[in-house]
Amino acid sequence: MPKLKLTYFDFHGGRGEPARLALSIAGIPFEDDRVPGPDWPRRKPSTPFGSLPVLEVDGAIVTQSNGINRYVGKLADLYPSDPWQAALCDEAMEAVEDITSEVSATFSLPEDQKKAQRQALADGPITFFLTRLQQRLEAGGGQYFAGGRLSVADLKVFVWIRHLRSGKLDYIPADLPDRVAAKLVAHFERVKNHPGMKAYYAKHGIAE
Ligand SMILES: N[C@@H](CCC(=O)N[C@@H](CS)C(=O)NCC(=O)O)C(=O)O
Repeated sequence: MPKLKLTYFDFHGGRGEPARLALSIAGIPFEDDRVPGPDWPRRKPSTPFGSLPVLEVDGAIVTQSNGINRYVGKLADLYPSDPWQAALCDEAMEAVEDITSEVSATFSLPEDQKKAQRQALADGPITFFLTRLQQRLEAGGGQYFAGGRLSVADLKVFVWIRHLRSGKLDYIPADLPDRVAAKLVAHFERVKNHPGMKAYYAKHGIAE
């Protein structure tokens, strides 16, 4: 196994969390480099694209969260070997990326604009992506997004649903997933109850 160091911000979510989860579930040792917010301006220029996550593999680095998810998914046996199932896994991850980018664009807005844009996102694109991801889950059998078992796609969707339901996104109702995509919430619970996930969150002292 290569020597791994995963650098991401110091919170339990976001684009770096699925790779942390995948490595932890598989019991693959890695350096969990968590960047405190105040350190970021100093470290940002040394990253290839001015953003995180960054994965270091035997001293070489690679960026882009879904590429990192695929790479660690292969190491962790959480990425389908079948090309078609791999494409379905990628589809779910890229869909989460699409909607994440829309929400991320609201973070630095003035409060009144943030409120208006997030309310519009909740009623429009977020509801759309929730219902369409649910449809794709159901089309694949309803349990997991690819290959009939846990993959990095399930981890990425899990992290997104967890964020939405956390209530930490002002102006986006925390009960939105439960109201519009109950089967996606059931998937969230399924992933949360995976023994590897329970062990990870117990280790980090997180209730949910
Ligand atoms: N396409 C990139 C986007 C990376 C990205 O925007 N990361 C955010 C955190 S989730 C970041 O580094 N923000 C701080 C900044 O841009 O200064 C990926 O998928 O990894």
